[in-house]
Amino acid sequence: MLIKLKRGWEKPESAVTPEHLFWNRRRLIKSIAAGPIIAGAASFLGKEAFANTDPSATLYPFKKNDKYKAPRPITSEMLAATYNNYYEFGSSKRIFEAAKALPLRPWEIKVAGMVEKPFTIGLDDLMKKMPLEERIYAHRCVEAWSMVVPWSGFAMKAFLELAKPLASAKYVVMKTFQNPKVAAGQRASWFPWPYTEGLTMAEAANELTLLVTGVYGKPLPHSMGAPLRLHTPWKYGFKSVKAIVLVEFTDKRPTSFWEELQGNEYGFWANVNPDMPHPRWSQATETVLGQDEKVPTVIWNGYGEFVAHMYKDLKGEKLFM
Ligand SMILES: Nc1nc2c(c(=O)[nH]1)N[C@H]1C(S)=C(S)[C@@H](COP(=O)(O)O)O[C@H]1N2
Ligand SMILES: [Mo]
Repeated sequence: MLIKLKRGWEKPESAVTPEHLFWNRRRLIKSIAAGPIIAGAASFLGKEAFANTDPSATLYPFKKNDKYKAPRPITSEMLAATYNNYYEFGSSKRIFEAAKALPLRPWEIKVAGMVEKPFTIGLDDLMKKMPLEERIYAHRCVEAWSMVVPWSGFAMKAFLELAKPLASAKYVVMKTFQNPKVAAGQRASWFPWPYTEGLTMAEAANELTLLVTGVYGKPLPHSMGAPLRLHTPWKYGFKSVKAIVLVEFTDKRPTSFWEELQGNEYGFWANVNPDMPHPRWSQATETVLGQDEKVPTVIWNGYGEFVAHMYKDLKGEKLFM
């Protein structure tokens, strides 16, 4: 994320922006040819980023669900897994080596707050109960880069049936693990850890809302939020919280991680809209990872037929930031 320069510790925007372009194919090839490619990327090419002993690996690939379409071809797996936003492991895009320090098992998810009966469930037990499927979705980061990924997981709607929220619950809050021993970024106390995101109950129950366990027909790599992350393709990427350990139901709108840091730039709704610029840059176009030309950004990231109805009667809300 691009954070406004307001304190000494923050990077100037100029130090961050060029990374959008780093992984475009031509530059990547150039940097490989030039030699000083990051050691980690080389090891990734050796498949190390995906080498894992994940007990769920045998469940893959999941059954394909072709109902949802993406506007462009699938992004290369290497780009998607090595160009990331994951502040727990650093503020650069190249955290995939550092992120491997996170232990992925045992992994428990606590279901709390306004539910019939709070419980904790291990991820592998949860996966046995859920309708596992693969969907191709576009992902649009608020920083104006995008990718298309085959995501594996289960509809959040199915998870809600298991969690049994009370009728009085209005929001679902999801939080990332907190473990500064392995996640160096979490030693920076000026960030409001743990990473927190939230959806309205209608958004959580929307057919598009996916809890993700894998990508490219395999368990998630650490860098992409293993072992469980969210994906809401009509919203800016920061809504798609990674490495979830807590799902809490509440009647109060949560303040998300980026909203807490900089509420004038990153809000609760964060729906994609090319006509609503970010305070510091345009959202009209996006850089597609692995592609040189920018493409126009589309309202709701192209998923309006599934989601626009949820917002019709909401007045006075900043739906697009
Ligand atoms: N816990 C956590 N979740 C996170 C983030 C983060 O820094 N920490 N970054 C978000 C942002 S800004 C984006 S664009 C996506 C990036 O997902 P990707 O790395 O799989 O592309 O993750 C989102 N989820
Ligand atoms: Mo993002």
